[in-house]
Amino acid sequence: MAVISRGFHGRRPESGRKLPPGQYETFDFPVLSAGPTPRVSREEWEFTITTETGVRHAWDWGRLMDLAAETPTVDLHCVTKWSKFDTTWKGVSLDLLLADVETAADFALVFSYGGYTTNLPLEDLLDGRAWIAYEYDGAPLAPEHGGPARLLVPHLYLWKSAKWVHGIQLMPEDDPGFWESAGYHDYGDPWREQRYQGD
Ligand SMILES: Nc1nc2c(c(=O)[nH]1)N[C@H]1C(S)=C(S)[C@@H](COP(=O)(O)O)O[C@H]1N2
Ligand SMILES: [Mo]
Repeated sequence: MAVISRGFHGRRPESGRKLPPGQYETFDFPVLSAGPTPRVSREEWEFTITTETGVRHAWDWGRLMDLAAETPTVDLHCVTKWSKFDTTWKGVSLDLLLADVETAADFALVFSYGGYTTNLPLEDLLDGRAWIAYEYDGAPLAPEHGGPARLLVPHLYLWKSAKWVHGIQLMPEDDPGFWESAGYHDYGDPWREQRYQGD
C-alpha cells in the first residue's frame, strides 16, 4: 500500500511553530551534560560577577531570592537539533544583576560549578534576554538541568545556557569557552544556524 505523504516534507513541527533551520521539535526535556552533575546545595551556592578591573560582586542564595524574579516563557534550541517551545522558568534577569556593575567590558565568560565555561558578548546578557533561572515548570530546577541555578539565554543555542552557574567574568576581549574551544561557533545564533566555527 502506498504511503501518501503529499505535502508532508520531513519532520514537520507538531505545533506548527516556526523552527530554526535544521531543528526538530521535541516535547520531552533531554539532558545534555559534558560531565557528571555537580551537587551544589542552595546553602553553598554562590554567584559572582567580576569586572575587567577585578571588582567582585557576589550573591548567595538569600540575596538572589531577595531580587525581583521574572517568569519568562521561552523556546530552547540545542545544537544537537532538538527545539522545545514554550518552556516556563523563574529567575532573576541579568539586567538586574548587572545594574550596579560598572564595566566597559564587551565580553563575558560564564563559568559553572564543575568547570564548564561558555562565552558571549556582554550585550547578549542584557535587554531582557538572559536570566539566572532557578525554577523550571513551576518547580525547583532539577540538578541534571542545572539546579540550583543556571544561566538561561534562549536566543542562542542552549550550550550557552550554563548549568550550575557559578559566575561571570567580564572582559575587554573575547575568550572562547568549553564548546567554543572545541570547534563550536563563537556566537551560536540558531536562526542563522551558527553551529560550528565557519558557519
Ligand atoms: N555546566 C554545564 N552547562 C551546560 C552544559 C554542560 O555540559 N555543563 N551543556 C550545555 C549544552 S550542550 C546544552 S544543550 C544544555 C542542555 O541543557 P539541559 O541538560 O537542561 O537540556 O546545557 C548546556 N549547559
Ligand atoms: Mo547542546
